[in-house]
Amino acid sequence: LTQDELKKIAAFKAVEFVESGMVLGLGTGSTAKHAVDRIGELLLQGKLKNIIGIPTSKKTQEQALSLGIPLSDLDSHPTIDIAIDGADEVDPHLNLVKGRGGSLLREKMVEGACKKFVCIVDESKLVKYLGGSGLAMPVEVVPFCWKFTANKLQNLFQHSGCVANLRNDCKGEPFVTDNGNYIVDLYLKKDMEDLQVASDAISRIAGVVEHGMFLDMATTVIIAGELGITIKNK
Ligand code: DER
Repeated sequence: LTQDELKKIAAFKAVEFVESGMVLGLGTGSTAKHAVDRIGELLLQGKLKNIIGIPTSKKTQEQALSLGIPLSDLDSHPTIDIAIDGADEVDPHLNLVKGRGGSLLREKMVEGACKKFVCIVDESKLVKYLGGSGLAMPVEVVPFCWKFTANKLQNLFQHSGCVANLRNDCKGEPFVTDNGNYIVDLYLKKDMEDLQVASDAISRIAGVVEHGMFLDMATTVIIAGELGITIKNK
């Protein structure tokens, strides 16, 4: 099975948790895309009714609109029944790294407003420790003096050999999030000892808007692997 087929399997399994009449957080990324497609398909077939979608990015908003999924926002629906979204990393305690697609702020707002957050991943996302995969730990920062903020972030984790990079788009310009901010990606040479300490320390930096550690937020993680589906609950 290809990685995308595994993502689709996890996504379709998550949509089985969706019931008519629910308010749904619609995730962002290539895995969540399959879930949004599936919800659109079930609505079209009349198997799901009276669904309201709360998108986590402009990209997902456009996808949902094209599928005819009725949309709203957190102002109108401050409590959401279920959010379905992907992740970049999942540790054994269901802590996540998200945001490599650049949508972490709206994802964290939506997923923080949910009764259930069903995270969908293929098995390649499983890690022993967050930040240990050598891949980016995204931090959304205000564009104002972003170098100042990036240096603060780099110094915060200098003991982990941290390098902070401004994320650029395909034209070599700074990537701009849906909220008009920049993303600074942190690359750590070794995992963080205490995730909550690291999370709080990042959030305390004045130029930081939000970061990609989603600690204690997922209530269920659906993992699609070569040998089948594993469902982990908090
Ligand atoms: O950017 C994000 O937060 C995405 O949800 C990411 O974490 C997962 O993206 P993928 O499903 O394309 O791997």
